[in-house]
Amino acid sequence: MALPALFSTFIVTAPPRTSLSLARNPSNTCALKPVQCIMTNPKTNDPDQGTPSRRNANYAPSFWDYSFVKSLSSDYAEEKYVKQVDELKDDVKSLIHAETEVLDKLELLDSVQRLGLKYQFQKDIMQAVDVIHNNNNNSADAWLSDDLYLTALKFRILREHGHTVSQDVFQRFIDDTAGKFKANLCGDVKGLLSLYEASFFGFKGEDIIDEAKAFSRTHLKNALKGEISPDMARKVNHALDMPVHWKLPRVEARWYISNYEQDDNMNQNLLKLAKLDYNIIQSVYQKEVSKLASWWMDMGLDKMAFARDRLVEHYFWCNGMVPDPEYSAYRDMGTKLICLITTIDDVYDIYGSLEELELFTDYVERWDIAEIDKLPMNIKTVLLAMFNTTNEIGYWTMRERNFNIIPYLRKQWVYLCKAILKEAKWYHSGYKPTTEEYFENAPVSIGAPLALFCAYFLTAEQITVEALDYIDKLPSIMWCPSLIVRLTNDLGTSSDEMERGDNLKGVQCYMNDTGATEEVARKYVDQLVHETWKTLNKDLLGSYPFSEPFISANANLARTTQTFYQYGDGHGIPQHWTKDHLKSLLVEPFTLSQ
Ligand code: 0FV
Ligand code: MN
Ligand code: MN
Ligand code: MN
Ligand code: MN
Repeated sequence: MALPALFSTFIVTAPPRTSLSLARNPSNTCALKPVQCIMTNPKTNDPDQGTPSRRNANYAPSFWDYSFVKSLSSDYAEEKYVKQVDELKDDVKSLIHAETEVLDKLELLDSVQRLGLKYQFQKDIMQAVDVIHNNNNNSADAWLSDDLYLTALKFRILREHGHTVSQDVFQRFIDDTAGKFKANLCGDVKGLLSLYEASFFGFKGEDIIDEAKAFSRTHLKNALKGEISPDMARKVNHALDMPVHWKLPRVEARWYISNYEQDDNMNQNLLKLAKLDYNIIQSVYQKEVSKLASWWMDMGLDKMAFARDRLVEHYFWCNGMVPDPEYSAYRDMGTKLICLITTIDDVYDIYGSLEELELFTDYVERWDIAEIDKLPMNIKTVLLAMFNTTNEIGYWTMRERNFNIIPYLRKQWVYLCKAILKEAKWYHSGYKPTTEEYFENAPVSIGAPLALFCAYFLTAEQITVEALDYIDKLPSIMWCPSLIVRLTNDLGTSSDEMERGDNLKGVQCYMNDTGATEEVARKYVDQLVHETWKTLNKDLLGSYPFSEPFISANANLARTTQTFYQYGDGHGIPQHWTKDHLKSLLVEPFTLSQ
């Protein structure tokens, strides 16, 4: 689908963003008008009911029983399992470095990664991929294979690891007269699947890759209607549901381990290692989420009837962004901040009057709680929770990293509050933003830059002012995933938001601007997700004043949000599929034969 000029320009020119227009506009004093009262919850003893009438989104209670979450524990926390892992690792290392056919090597690397073991073999995988790349460069017929499966797999693995591979490697599969992929490929399901997965590594302007995505998707769908083995059908469905490049590594590991077990070519030791490692990581996650459940109960914000009580889901955001076991600190403190982001979002979108929101924003900006008694009880409680948590995280960072992050963290809160205040002002004045105006602000109002900022300073070995200044400009590598969070959130949540009468979201702005139907507008927003990933794919190869795991956290944020909102509001509605991901991640270990 061709993008209208407005948006192709927007996507290309938005980053790097040096001047986010988040400055406070003192002349903008919208008249205070009572908000629509959808329904108040009669069961709640809300100290702030009365004037003005308050809205309540009537979010469902948490799926999770926090006593249960607190009690999570596993045998796999024992030291003896780590020793077993170390032994098995030696074995897999020799496999990775063994001399084999390039296809066997590529399949092995793909399996190791999808089994969730990439972090265990980072260096070895890189070396093995370098060998493939160098052999390729030294061989004239490196890309002359007629095997689509091999070519696409090699393309994908090389690009994933930052090697330059031209889209032209697919030229030989294209029919010169028709300019389309050759008709005889339609029946090569294995090749199509490999092409489909590769096509998500495209960059902007790569017409062959765009064509590869459309062609492979169409013919994979057709293949499902024809004669196809149950095993292949399972793999095709899995890929069409979401390509591997967009999948969260831990979620993919769960599926891939079960699948690999049934594979004729599977390696026993590799399988055992994957299961063991999965279970050990799960025991780490259990400790983290258990501690967080205690924190959340102590905070008491779950008692705020107007706000979402989603501790475990918020943990999943951080877990998705930085899954490697050593980064507990981010998952701990990042989750706390996301709990506050969501609660504050509910204050601005649902609970507070415009006057209260302006006061709230002003106190955040001045970082001064002296006058908070002007706010009603629930709102000042949220403000103080945010203030205290920020200071606690600041204290930890000062003690553990010798750095005072509080001024930077404050600034991020101001960006967020101003962005949601802007939406609240539009809402209260009945103003309908243009699509461009909306998307200029909306990737910030969703809280993504703040979550990413934390992923930097809570994982960096050494926090540098250079990196912080760079991050403050919201460079493209951060802007793209933030936009993807917004786009997917709007696709997943705007139906409910419109029903309860929230401010307009991307889908509705686009409908207003163009007169499109909701269906067309949704397709447009979905297409923007694909386009934004192309820019992100390029950005991931850049050099930056920061390193891993923050670089991957950006791509992982896009993956997390796609996992949450794939079929609707998997964040706000606790009964959805998110609980199944969380059960796999946190509760259910793999069974291991001893
Ligand atoms: C979105 O909810 C949501 F869950 C937020 C803001 C917290 C998690 C976000 C990140 C970790 C980035 P909702 O649909 O109410 O958000 P909007 O912005 O549409 O009000
Ligand atoms: Mn909201
Ligand atoms: Mn909001
Ligand atoms: Mn939303
Ligand atoms: Mn799509």
